[in-house]
Amino acid sequence: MGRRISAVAVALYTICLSLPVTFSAHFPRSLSGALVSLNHTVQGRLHAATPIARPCFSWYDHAQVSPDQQACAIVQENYTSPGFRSLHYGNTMNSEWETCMGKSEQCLLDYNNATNPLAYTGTDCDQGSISRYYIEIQDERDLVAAFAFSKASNVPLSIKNSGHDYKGRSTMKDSLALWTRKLTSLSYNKTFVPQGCSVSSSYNAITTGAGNSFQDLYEFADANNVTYVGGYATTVGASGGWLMGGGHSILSPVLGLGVDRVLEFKIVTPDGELRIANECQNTDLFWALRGGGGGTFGVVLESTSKVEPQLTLQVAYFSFNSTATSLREYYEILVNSSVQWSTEGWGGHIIGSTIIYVTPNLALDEAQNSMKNLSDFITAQGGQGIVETLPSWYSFFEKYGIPSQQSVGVLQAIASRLIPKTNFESANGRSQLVDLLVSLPAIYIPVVPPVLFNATRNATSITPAWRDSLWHLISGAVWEYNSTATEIEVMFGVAHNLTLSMRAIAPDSGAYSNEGDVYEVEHETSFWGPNYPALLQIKQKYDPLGLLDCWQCVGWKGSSSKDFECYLPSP
Ligand SMILES: Cc1cc2nc3c(=O)[nH]c(=O)nc-3n(C[C@H](O)[C@H](O)[C@H](O)COP(=O)(O)OP(=O)(O)OC[C@H]3O[C@@H](n4cnc5c(N)ncnc54)[C@H](O)[C@@H]3O)c2cc1C
Ligand SMILES: *[C@@H]1O[C@H](CO)[C@@H](O)[C@H](O)[C@H]1NC(C)=O
Ligand SMILES: *[C@@H]1O[C@H](CO)[C@@H](O)[C@H](O)[C@H]1NC(C)=O
Ligand SMILES: *[C@@H]1O[C@H](CO)[C@@H](O)[C@H](O)[C@H]1NC(C)=O
Ligand SMILES: *[C@@H]1O[C@H](CO)[C@@H](O)[C@H](O)[C@H]1NC(C)=O
Ligand SMILES: *[C@@H]1O[C@H](CO)[C@@H](O)[C@H](O)[C@H]1NC(C)=O
Ligand SMILES: *[C@@H]1O[C@H](CO)[C@@H](O)[C@H](O)[C@H]1NC(C)=O
Ligand SMILES: *[C@@H]1O[C@H](CO)[C@@H](O)[C@H](O)[C@H]1NC(C)=O
Ligand SMILES: *[C@@H]1O[C@H](CO)[C@@H](O)[C@H](O)[C@H]1NC(C)=O
Ligand SMILES: *[C@@H]1O[C@H](CO)[C@@H](O)[C@H](O)[C@H]1NC(C)=O
Ligand SMILES: *[C@@H]1O[C@H](CO)[C@@H](O)[C@H](O)[C@H]1NC(C)=O
Ligand SMILES: *[C@@H]1O[C@H](CO)[C@@H](O)[C@H](O)[C@H]1NC(C)=O
Ligand SMILES: CC(=O)N[C@H]1CO[C@H](CO)[C@@H](O)[C@@H]1O
Repeated sequence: MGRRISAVAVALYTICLSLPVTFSAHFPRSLSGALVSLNHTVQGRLHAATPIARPCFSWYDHAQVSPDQQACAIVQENYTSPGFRSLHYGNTMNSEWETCMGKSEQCLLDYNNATNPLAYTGTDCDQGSISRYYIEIQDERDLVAAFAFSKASNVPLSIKNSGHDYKGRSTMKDSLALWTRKLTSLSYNKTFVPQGCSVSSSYNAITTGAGNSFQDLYEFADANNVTYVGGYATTVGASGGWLMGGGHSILSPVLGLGVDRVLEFKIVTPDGELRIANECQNTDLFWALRGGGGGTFGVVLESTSKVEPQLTLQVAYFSFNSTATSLREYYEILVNSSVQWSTEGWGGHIIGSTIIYVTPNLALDEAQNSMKNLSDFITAQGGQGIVETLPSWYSFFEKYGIPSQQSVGVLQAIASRLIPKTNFESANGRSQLVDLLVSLPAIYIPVVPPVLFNATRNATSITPAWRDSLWHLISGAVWEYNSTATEIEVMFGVAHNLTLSMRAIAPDSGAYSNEGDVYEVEHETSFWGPNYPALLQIKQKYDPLGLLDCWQCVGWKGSSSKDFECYLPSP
């Protein structure tokens, strides 16, 4: 059972809100009594927010303002840097979620050239989906206060950590935002025992505050001579949406997904309870948090995950300049080799005509032999490549991961499907898959499903399709800062149709809720398979009033809810 904290704070809210303060769905421009009191309760950590590009504009919210040239120059220099964006609340990594597409409100620079003055001269900077107020969360008391405030005022809540979400789930127009990025505690424990469990089950584990990014975790784990299994982007949060939605790593084929490795969550559920969820208490909630998605069951303050000893990794990197003919042959080699590679522990990324793979399960000569067909092909094409041994995850990540970080601030919609092993096992399946690959405008394939990981039955709530798949296939579409609503709708339609073409060759599989079509068909089945009904019951148990909601999340109220007015109509 959880424990009710700060009953005094809750009572305080009830009193303040009974003052004659009316809360429309929109916040007032100036702080009303209830917000002043909320700010007091959270010790001054209620902040006003504007979109990150606002200093460049001469109009904000339809009123003339002075641009701040110095601040604007800093934003322009760093506009596509994930490190810069993650320091601030007022943005998202995929910039359309800063805007309100449904109302054509935006405050964007040109992500291809942030100094392009056409983006910000003579146009309005609109608030879009950026909350006017956010709380910089410090501890559970802030969350108890926020849930009580939302319950009493009907102001919806949103939760933002790193803002990498592809489906717009970390912003919501006119919501009170809860920003978890400053929860940066870290500790390492060689004999971690989940609270309430018997001491005989102890683990080598790291506990992280919900705001830490993978870069923070990798440095900390390396300093403690252990390996933390996490994602590829330095700035994605290790303990937010990544973890609760599944959490893939290129080590996942051998070591499991984030949800397979987590041991405990510390969370405040919407009923105002601080809870510990693990295999020994709040077990239903623990199961739901292992795949049911972020932003749904409460706000996580901290999580603890198993770590591994330092790993010696074999690394394969290949890249070549493709032509239409050579691209098809390359895809054939990848598709023909994938079953064997999956038995050898290889995980990695295929990014068009470049691959980066790693395995902890082979010796160097075995790795070279395993990659021989691909290596011969790349050599014949005049490309580049290497198979080498690196002594740790961190040495691998420094050499290959950090230099290949994607720039952000782009406007994009993605398409994806988990591709089952069976598609690779017949000649017909392989040729269908190759035909699909050559038809896609661009491909990005995280080779990350946990094929060799020995999962405990029903320990997690992700779709079981993850466990039968070899690839998480991704494609997508991009647009420009000045694209019209109609043009944007077309690009979401393109991504949706690409998803349908992937689904056509894998109709009984599923998709990754964190990286997929915004308009996923039958999303409950795609993301959670047979687990959805149990997830919905658990949602109703811990959030009976539906204080948390997000697009295509468990218990979603649907696209017609006012909270989703910024999404464009389904293609
Ligand atoms: C450049 C890039 C690289 C990526 N690389 C990978 C990868 O290698 N592996 C992978 O699996 N995925 C990857 N992703 C996808 C990633 O898993 C999702 O974007 C995920 O939503 C990020 O979670 P976050 O908490 O960092 O981000 P946010 O966008 O801040 O949050 C995502 C969701 O989680 C909720 N949430 C956040 N914090 C909390 C909290 N403390 N408590 C409760 N709910 C919370 C939010 O409300 C939102 O619904 C990548 C995405 C991008 C853009
Ligand atoms: C909240 O209080 C702090 C400290 O008193 C103040 O600096 C801050 O501006 C207030 N927040 C808002 C949104 O007014
Ligand atoms: C970016 O825009 C500025 C201002 O219009 C222009 O001077 C510059 O040449 C542009 N840069 C690129 C790379 O297009
Ligand atoms: C590690 O966890 C054990 C069991 O929960 C606890 O007794 C011990 O104090 C912890 N050690 C550290 C360094 O936190
Ligand atoms: C899986 O576990 C959850 C949580 O304990 C439970 O609600 C659900 O019924 C289980 N599903 C199956 C198929 O056993
Ligand atoms: C680090 O871990 C490795 C593998 O577990 C071990 O062999 C090595 O001795 C450790 N190094 C230090 C400095 O503890
Ligand atoms: C290389 O390709 C040949 C012919 O397709 C195949 O028989 C062989 O198994 C492949 N070797 C490896 C190591 O994948
Ligand atoms: C691709 O072609 C360019 C231009 O000829 C060359 O500089 C580059 O090295 C090539 N890339 C690879 C991976 O071979
Ligand atoms: C891939 O395998 C098929 C048989 O399924 C074979 O016809 C084809 O030549 C192979 N492609 C390559 C590039 O090895
Ligand atoms: C897989 O895990 C189960 C228990 O969860 C265990 O009984 C079994 O031996 C494990 N198999 C392997 C290959 O490790
Ligand atoms: C978008 O802006 C570019 C210049 O930045 C211009 O060339 C293009 O015509 C504009 N497109 C639309 C739809 O206004
Ligand atoms: C998506 O496919 C449908 C059905 O084939 C088609 O009508 C529609 O035009 C396509 N949309 C886009 C944006 O290509
Ligand atoms: C926080 C951050 O990334 N700031 C950078 C913005 O850009 C300037 C110029 O490139 C850098 O010096 C800052 O470090």
